[in-house]
Amino acid sequence: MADINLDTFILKMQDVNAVKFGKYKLKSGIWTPIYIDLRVLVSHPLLLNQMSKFIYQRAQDENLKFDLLCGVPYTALPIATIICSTHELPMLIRRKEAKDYGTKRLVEGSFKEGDTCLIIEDTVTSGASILETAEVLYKEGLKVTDAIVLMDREQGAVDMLASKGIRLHPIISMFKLLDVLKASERIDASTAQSVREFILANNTFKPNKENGNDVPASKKQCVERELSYEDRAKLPNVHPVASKLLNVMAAKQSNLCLSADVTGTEELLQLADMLGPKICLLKTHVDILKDFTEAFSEKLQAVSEKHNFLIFEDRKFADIGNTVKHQYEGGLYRISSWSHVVNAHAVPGAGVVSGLASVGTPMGRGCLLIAQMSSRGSLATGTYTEAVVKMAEEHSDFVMGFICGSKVTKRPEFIHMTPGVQMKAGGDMLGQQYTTPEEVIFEKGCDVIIVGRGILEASDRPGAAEAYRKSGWEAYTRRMAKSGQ
Ligand code: S5P
Repeated sequence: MADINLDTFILKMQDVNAVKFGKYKLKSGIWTPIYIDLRVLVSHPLLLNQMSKFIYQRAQDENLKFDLLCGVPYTALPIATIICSTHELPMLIRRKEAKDYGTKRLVEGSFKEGDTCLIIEDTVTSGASILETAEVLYKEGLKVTDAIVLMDREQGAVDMLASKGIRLHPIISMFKLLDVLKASERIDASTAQSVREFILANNTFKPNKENGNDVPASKKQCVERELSYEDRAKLPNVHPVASKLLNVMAAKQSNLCLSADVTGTEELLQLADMLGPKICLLKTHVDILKDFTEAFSEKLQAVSEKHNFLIFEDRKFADIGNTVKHQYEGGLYRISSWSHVVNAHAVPGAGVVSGLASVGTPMGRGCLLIAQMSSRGSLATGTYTEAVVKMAEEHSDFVMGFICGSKVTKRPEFIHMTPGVQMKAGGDMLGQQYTTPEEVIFEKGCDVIIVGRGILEASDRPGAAEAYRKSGWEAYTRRMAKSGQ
């Protein structure tokens, strides 16, 4: 069969009774006005092939990197087989029960610890089956960062899996399916509407359930359960530097980054030593130092180890890949040799990240992309910010988070860092705009407050740093309490 597009595929799903409207009882006991059963596709080889093509194409479009592929038993097994056979990819089979003889393996196939396995599935409601398969794979030492599903009933699986560190990529959403069937007059407007209402009222992601608080989780009522800093540090797809930073934040009860914008190395080292116990990160602008030397960078690293904070050179790289590679690695400052974290503008396109990553990744460094800026009239807004998030997601092996004023992605492995923070909102004469730690951490949901003059211009710098640390940490603990932790 020649390839068909998604809309035609949806119509054919209905032709073979893979989609039915009426009154059906789900496993959970709930009555549903729509029933989706893709098991029937095994008897329709052309559709089975087409479904496999959609799934493989999606893996390519998302640029997913994986060593092995595993279908959730049983419906996705033949699909995984077709994809792996066609593209000569290694596959794993997850057993539902261990054999009671022989090897008793739960996962069949050859793999090594640390391999990444892509999970594929036919239909999801809550995402529980994907999670169950992922957990079996984790026990074998495999990594699971992504899953692809043909049909998402849009009842909470994406959010639930994201909260567990797995990105779910749905190919057909429930609302898309309804739109296509309605446009082709296969269903009438009232049927489409009743299914929509059912889906919206039956979101299965109940973030608070584990705490015994069984709130009905409709989409509107659904409060997202947030992971703590230490839980995020353990996510399988978290960048190693982000993981380190999250652990430091939890251990020191500090989400404070000191923006050490002073112009002499001696003052900077004194500051780092004095305020080191209060901060998780120290941010430098190495090019405002009048007396930078390599000896200074070595001393700064020693202080960072002494007080357990990371160093972030706020270089804001913004050139073509080849140039930023040299700027990061070489020159007078040799930034990559001492700074755990750097940042970059996304303006040049993904080459800026690739250029930096070619230097930083082998050294175990991480990068923040500038998704938004605190200054008045910043152009980094709207679709630009969205494109930055996409770039970060596509380069998550080096990008660990964002400079931003609000939470730009729900993915818990990324860290959101916010500059332009003072105890009182306001600004300076050159366009800087300030918000408070409370607003940044509690209301906007960011992770790290970056504070410069709020501390540097205080007569009691340690006192001011402690006040910012406390304020940022209290805002975080209140946010966690609100989300049911
Ligand atoms: O959007 C931004 C991004 C950054 S990194 N706005 C900013 O202010 N920054 C930096 O954060 C800026 O370069 C400065 O080093 C710090 C803010 O300093 P403050 O004195 O205004 O707190």
